Amino acid sequence: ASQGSEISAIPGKYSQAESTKFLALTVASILCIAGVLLASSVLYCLRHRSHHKLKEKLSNLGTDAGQDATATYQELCRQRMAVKPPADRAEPTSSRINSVSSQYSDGGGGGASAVSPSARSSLSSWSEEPAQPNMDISTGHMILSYMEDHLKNKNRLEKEWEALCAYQAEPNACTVGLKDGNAKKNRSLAVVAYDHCRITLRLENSQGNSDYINASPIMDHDPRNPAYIATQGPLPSTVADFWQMVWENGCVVIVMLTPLVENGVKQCYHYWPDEGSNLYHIYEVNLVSEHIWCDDFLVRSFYLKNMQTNETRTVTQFHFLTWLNQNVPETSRTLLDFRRKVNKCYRGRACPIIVHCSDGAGRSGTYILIDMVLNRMAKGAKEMDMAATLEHLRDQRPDMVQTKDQFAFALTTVAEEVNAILKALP
Ligand SMILES: *[C@@H]1O[C@H](CO)[C@@H](O)[C@H](O)[C@H]1NC(C)=O
Ligand SMILES: CC(=O)N[C@H]1CO[C@H](CO)[C@@H](O)[C@@H]1O
Repeated sequence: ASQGSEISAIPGKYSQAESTKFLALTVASILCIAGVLLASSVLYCLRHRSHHKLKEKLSNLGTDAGQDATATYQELCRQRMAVKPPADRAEPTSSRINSVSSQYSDGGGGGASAVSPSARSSLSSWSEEPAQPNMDISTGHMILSYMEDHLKNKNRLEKEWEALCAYQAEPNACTVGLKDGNAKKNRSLAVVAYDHCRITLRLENSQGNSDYINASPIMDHDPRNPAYIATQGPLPSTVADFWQMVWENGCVVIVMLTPLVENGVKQCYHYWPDEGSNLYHIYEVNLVSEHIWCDDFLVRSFYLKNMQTNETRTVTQFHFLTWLNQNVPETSRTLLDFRRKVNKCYRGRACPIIVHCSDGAGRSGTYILIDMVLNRMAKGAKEMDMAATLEHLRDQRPDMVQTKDQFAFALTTVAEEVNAILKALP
């Protein structure tokens, strides 16, 4: 019997030890779970707080809150405002188009069919494009610290600009663009496409006997697919070349950053029909519509036809009217809204965006610098260096971004967009 009780006692003892173990394990895992929950909620709170702090800091950067930390930034803004172009803003929107069209004497003649009056309209329901909230918090922090560093070191921008002025691109030969027969196709002697980085036209389709056009493919990372083509505003003798380039590179969006004439000086040839259609060599361009978005920019839509193959394509031109040569736009906000409209139209395409002003370097370089940096951030870039990005642009086309004010404008415009994006975050 004693043996029996012992035997029966063993499993009893065993199960008691087992249940103690089980209890301990249960308590341990409950503690573990509670610990994880606590840690994650603390982490969440911290992130939330830093998120708010970041938002707060960035809105201070962008607003007029008179704080010491933002004084330098505001000084930067004031300097920028002091050189704002004397844009004629008194003109009513609806008559803007007439005054613009009547500025040239060298415009193309009218075509067969006129644009219907309804197509040429001022949009009464004009609205600003909202910022796309697509940035992660660490990118926001990174940009904030980059901006803060420019605020603290007053000389940093100055130093960066001096270094950029001394920067020598290598290679930098422009022998093709300066050759007899090609030289007359350049608007300026200073900005000629590099031999190693230029758009070439197909000889068999070109009007002249040359593959040269003053245009440079601009890559971001992918050397096979340029993101932009930076080019000069067409001359009367290079309009057909321009449309050939649009055709051969599959382009559907043109960003034009100059008025046709500034203070009596021609900046760009009127390279599209005022109404109806014009034929440029084998490329027929039909003006389909013209919408005035606001005082600062308008949008035209063209129907482009290759008369050799009968193929057609729709091309949209975004024309910024109030940005003068060697200058900056009146506000970052207007340019950012313009950029959002361009990118909304472009979204999902793989072809390069054509960007031109007069020489295709000052205003065009500034626009491309801003757009490239903002696109990289939207893709989650973990570092930002405006000066290095500009050197990357200058490796591909000379003189990109021409004044220190334009460089500072690019910086403040990027900061303003980051601010708008973070404000739009839920
Ligand atoms: C283009 O269209 C015209 C007129 O319809 C026609 O005569 C011509 O053969 C077409 N060309 C091609 C390459 O399809
Ligand atoms: C370097 C050069 O020859 N530049 C010319 C480019 O073309 C324009 C317009 O034809 C001329 O005025 C420039 O002299």
